Amino acid sequence: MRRRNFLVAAGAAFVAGCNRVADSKPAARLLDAAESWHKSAQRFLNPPDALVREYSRADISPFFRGNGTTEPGGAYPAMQSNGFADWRLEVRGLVDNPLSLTLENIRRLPQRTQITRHDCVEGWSAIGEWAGPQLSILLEAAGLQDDARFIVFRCFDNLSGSDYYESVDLVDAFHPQTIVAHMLNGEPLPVRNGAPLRMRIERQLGYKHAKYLTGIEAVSSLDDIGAGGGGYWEDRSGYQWYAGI
Ligand SMILES: Nc1nc2c(c(=O)[nH]1)N[C@H]1C(S)=C(S)[C@@H](COP(=O)(O)O)O[C@H]1N2
Ligand SMILES: [Mo]
Repeated sequence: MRRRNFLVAAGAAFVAGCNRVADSKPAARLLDAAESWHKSAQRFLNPPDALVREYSRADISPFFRGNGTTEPGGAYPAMQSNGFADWRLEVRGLVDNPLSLTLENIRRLPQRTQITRHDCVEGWSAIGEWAGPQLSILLEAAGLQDDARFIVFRCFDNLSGSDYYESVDLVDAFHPQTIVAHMLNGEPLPVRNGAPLRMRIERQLGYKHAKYLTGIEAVSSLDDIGAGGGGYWEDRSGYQWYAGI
């Protein structure tokens, strides 16, 4: 997608975000209105390309803890012992050229390295150095269709019966610091931090940073995915979809 199309798409995604208020149940309306106010205020103060602070190597936390799933079950242990040779990242949905990428494919793309602070709503933060291709590179290779408004991240792990998932609008999807990370602090991602691939959505809270990433899906609406809240925690708690820091 060219730059001009991106700006148009970003504007449309913003409008789509605001329309959610009209679609919601009355009880949720006030919360949604507050959320969309939060999002527009944040976007006003932080223009779409504004970068979050990047730290120096001296600031890196000695231990980057794991949270939520830290050891997926099912076929994961076997894939891990095989060095994730069979892991695939599928880029699909409203795209012209669906992709199925190996880790080697991902390592060969241009890489971005960034030292950032992760903030979890449960009350802890950690600074780490992440590396991987920008999500924009994958989306441009796949070719987003005009009706794509959101990007959904599919994860391998299942928490009490539901697969973890997350989503962002096109502003965050194309943000320069939004990367598909396969390295933490110069090493392949540890299992607890989402091996072999996890998202970094640096301008939002920890739960948006999907680990154990298997799929990137372009969609026009989030309504039919999970319970329609746009993410695993958004579907089952008061966690907001737009978790701007
Ligand atoms: N697939 C998946 N992604 C996830 C989670 C999870 O349980 N499963 N937990 C989220 C939460 S709440 C946080 S704070 C971060 C934690 O990342 P870390 O385990 O690398 O510290 O991952 C997020 N992404
Ligand atoms: Mo979190």
